[in-house]
Amino acid sequence: MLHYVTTNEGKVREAEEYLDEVRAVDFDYTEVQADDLGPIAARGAREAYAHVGDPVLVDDAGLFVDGFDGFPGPYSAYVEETLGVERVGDLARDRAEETGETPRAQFKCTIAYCDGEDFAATPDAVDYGDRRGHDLSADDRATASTTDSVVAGDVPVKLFEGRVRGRIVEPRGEGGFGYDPIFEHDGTTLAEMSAAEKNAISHRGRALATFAEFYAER
Ligand code: ITT
Ligand code: NA
Repeated sequence: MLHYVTTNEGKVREAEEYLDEVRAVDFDYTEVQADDLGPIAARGAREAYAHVGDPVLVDDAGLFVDGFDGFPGPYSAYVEETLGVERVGDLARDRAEETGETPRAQFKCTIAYCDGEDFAATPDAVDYGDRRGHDLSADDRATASTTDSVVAGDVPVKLFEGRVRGRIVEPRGEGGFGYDPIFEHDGTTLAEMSAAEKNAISHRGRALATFAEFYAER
């Protein structure tokens, strides 16, 4: 049985669309300091696998604001707890106004899979385009990629990354979780989308779709 290691019910809801059998487990893995999500998720997956003893997925995600050089990024959870989503949105929009730019950001999600086994060579980046049939610029299309995290002497971990770009707006919508109300993609905030609509274009949806393809063959 596949274990989704998270304390976040919103993540589990989204993962259920891609995974037939999944059990959410609350295991407090070490969140190492890093400026990207990959090392945090990889380390967490090794630790969780050692603890659980069954195949595990760790999902690390964050909001990367262009005007703040990608902040809060890996610190998104801490910043949500301290500043709050609305203030992050206000700051990002104030910043964009100062510089005369559109307040833009991306969501990234890295899913790390570990089952104690080694992996064969992996496919290249996948471009998922726009699932809702709009004509988005290439820059706005959601993308996904996979890499292997191999540290000598360590248990192999496979990483699945998804990302989506959008605009920071005043909060709208009741769905989703976290920063969804302030993140608009193609005219709609992620909080105004159903879970299925969000999955079709989101960072997590892209990472999960890539994982599901891999897992089906495994
Ligand atoms: P776990 O670590 O237990 O999985 P978490 O909520 O702490 O749960 P993260 O560290 O990955 O998960 O979260 C980083 C922050 O980004 C946190 O504030 C989330 O609310 C937010 N976040 C993650 N995915 C998001 C999404 O799809 N939409 C909006 N906000 C998201
Ligand atoms: Na976390």
